[in-house]
Amino acid sequence: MRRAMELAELGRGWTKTNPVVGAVLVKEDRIIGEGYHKKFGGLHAEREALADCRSRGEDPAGADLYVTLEPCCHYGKTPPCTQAVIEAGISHVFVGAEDINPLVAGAGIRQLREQGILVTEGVLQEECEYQNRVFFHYIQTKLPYVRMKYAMTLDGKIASASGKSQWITGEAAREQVHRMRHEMTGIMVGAGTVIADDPMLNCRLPQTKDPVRIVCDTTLRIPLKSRIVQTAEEQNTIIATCCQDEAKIREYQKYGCRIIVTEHADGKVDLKELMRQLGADGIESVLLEGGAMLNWSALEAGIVNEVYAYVAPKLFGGADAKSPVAGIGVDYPDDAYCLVSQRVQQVGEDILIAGELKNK
Ligand code: AOF
Ligand code: ZN
Repeated sequence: MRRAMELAELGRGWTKTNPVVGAVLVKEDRIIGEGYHKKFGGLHAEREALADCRSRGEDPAGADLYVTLEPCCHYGKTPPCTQAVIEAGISHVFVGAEDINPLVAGAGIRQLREQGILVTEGVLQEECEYQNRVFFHYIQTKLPYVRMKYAMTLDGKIASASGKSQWITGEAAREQVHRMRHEMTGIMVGAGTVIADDPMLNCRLPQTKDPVRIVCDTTLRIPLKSRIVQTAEEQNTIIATCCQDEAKIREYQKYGCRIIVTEHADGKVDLKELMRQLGADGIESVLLEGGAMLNWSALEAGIVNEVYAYVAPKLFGGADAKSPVAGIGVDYPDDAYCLVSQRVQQVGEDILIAGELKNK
């Protein structure tokens, strides 16, 4: 199953809005076929593994199948995997997570059992569910899964007192974060970040794709000359705003930007409504890259599903140097936003602390 999970990861970024899925065929203690869901609309992992098995000249009859997600039993863009598993004469199927897609939801497993195939459920279940947390969240809520990501020093600064932030973390962490731009569908920043850094927010690694850029700009103040606006025809760009000035809106639209107008009682972009609209557009995941004010607003609006905090082993000092989350903050330690299912990982010289927000 661990190997199947590894294979599933190879599809990350390409399968949306489908899950990442891996499958391994084992016979007499030998792997005789491997596969993963390579891209949206493509063959499912099970069929890939069966095809791989046959291309190796092996016979899948009587083999065990390890698959990270319950095999589907519906006609979608591809025919049901249960059918392929049954026809191949697989004798035992080990399943990681149940597929909560209402079209499947246990029916895939039932169908296999009805055909006399042994099924063992819940193998590395928690890990397999975690691997597809974006898929599960989106299919249940139709809202994007939001990852708040930031890099800070050991004394909690995201920039020096003079405002410089390049670089806080080392190369390994920066590459990992850059890869997220391919793995997640949207990337969201505030207008302040666009004005200060004039970023491209693209993915510059080979064989990857660019995320949809989402800028929260309450008053439509990002310059028309900014690189994001100038390249909106090449990379999808959404500006979320409260500004209703038609003439101003048209200026951005001329460059190919899409404008979403929402308004919250506090005069800022209604992040919940924005998420509803992005979700309806098929954006199932958003990488939130701040700044500090937008991070706070996102927390307060309850749209953040998980936090990825990279901590660099250095200190900046400076009473006015910014920290990752600003706003008014909570009054008491007991009111804190808390992480569950926490993960700690060394990434080069830095440390990643990640976890999902409680009650999300
Ligand atoms: C699997 N193995 O590798 C994947 C599954 O439109 P389709 O035919 O691609 O079906 C998509 C649905 O099938 C998806 O929402 C999920 O429930 C399941 N995905 N199932 O057994 C796979 N990708
Ligand atoms: Zn399938």
